Amino acid sequence: MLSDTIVATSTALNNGAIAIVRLSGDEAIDIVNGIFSKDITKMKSYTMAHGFIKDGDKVIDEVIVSVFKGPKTYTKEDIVEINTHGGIYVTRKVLNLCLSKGARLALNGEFTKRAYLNGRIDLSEAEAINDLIVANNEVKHKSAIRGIDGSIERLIEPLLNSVMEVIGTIEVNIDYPEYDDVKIMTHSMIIPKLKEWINTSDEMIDKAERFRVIKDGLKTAIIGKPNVGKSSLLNALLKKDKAIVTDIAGTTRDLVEDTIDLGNVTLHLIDTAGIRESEDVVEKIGIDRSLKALEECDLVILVLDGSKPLDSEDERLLKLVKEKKHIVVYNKGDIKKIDGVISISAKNNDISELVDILNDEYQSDQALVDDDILNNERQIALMKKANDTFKVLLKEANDEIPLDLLSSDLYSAYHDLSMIIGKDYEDDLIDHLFKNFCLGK
Ligand SMILES: Nc1nc2c(ncn2[C@@H]2O[C@H](COP(=O)(O)OP(=O)(O)O)[C@@H](O)[C@H]2O)c(=O)[nH]1
Ligand SMILES: [Mg+2]
Repeated sequence: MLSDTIVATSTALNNGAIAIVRLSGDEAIDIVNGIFSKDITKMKSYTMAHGFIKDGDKVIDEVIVSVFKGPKTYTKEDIVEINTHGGIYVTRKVLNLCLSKGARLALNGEFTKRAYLNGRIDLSEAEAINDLIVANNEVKHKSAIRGIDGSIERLIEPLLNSVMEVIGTIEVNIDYPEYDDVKIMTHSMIIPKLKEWINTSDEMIDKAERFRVIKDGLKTAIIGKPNVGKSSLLNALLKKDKAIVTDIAGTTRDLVEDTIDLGNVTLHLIDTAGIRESEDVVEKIGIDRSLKALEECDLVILVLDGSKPLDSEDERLLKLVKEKKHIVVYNKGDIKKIDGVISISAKNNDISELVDILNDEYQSDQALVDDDILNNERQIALMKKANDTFKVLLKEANDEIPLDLLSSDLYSAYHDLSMIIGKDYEDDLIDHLFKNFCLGK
């Protein structure tokens, strides 16, 4: 039931100076009124009062109570916030008192869910609120703020409108053939539209995927034969002796992980056990883990020993990484420098060629921070689904399949797009029909 009154401690539960117990719902004001030393029922919206929370005659805490009256609130419902002293014990007591007076403990995210269900924010904005709370770097922070400001709706609205217009025209052609002032949708009209939608959605997906790298970094596996200098490279990148380096092949047996921000891109590095045929039980487990890391990573740095000719193991690894995004580096450049490839010396911390290449690759994507971009897997998956549908439709349109038969696929693409922001646009569609085509006049 949406109208019951929920309560939760909105601040982190630890001993701080202040904590906030927040209530939302029809009974919020009455419930707090019943435990507060002053009458808050006549308070104006967006005002505060000082007083005491009481359990009968017993004073529980000295507090500030803020009253926000719906619908101009976070949830569009009445909201009351009690600023308690921030101790865990006292805050729990105030919370329990609210529960005993008829409030229900809020579920995770329930205040924001109400804001969404009550129509104050769309789904992408609700997601952005969570993104803002968990943001741990400048890029994520910026993108969450844009999201709260409706960046996703801005992004997809033109596409939604364009699809809606085509659906509307086809519907009117079918349902009201007598209206001669309405344009007739034809294959030659819809084909360029579909091409345009495919391009637009392709671009949105591509940007979103590139932006994800800027936001979250790349899972990067350092792969190679034993003793080529993988652990030395990890240490050089991290500028510290994280992994053990020896001249004994098979030293690294487990995965060693750490994160480095190179400036334009963040790498979540995994140093792996050298991949080779081995009979050693522990080394074999390590090698299996290396292969798994290779499978799961976004980027492979394949390290080769540039001081020696390549052998069949190196060739095998070169083949193995082909399917992945990868960079091949020739290490031990201090012994033998090779031209025309990325040549480094991990031992001497001379790895700038590799770092520069990575930074250059992600330089231009830095600008994405200022764009409206799909923000998470859910949104990208829906855009991909719509994109697939557009491609099927284009083929069907090229095959001159009658347009009324394309209508249900158009609807489904439209629905997927609107679910990105979690809005049901059925009503808009009907409004649009009536407004643009003056039907029923
Ligand atoms: N000359 C030279 N030796 C290196 C270089 N990088 C690593 N080594 C040496 O190669 C051996 C193996 O290094 P290590 O980083 O443990 O290789 P891993 O088995 O691939 O992790 C050690 O003796 C390192 O000192 C380099 O750039 N130049
Ligand atoms: Mg190693």
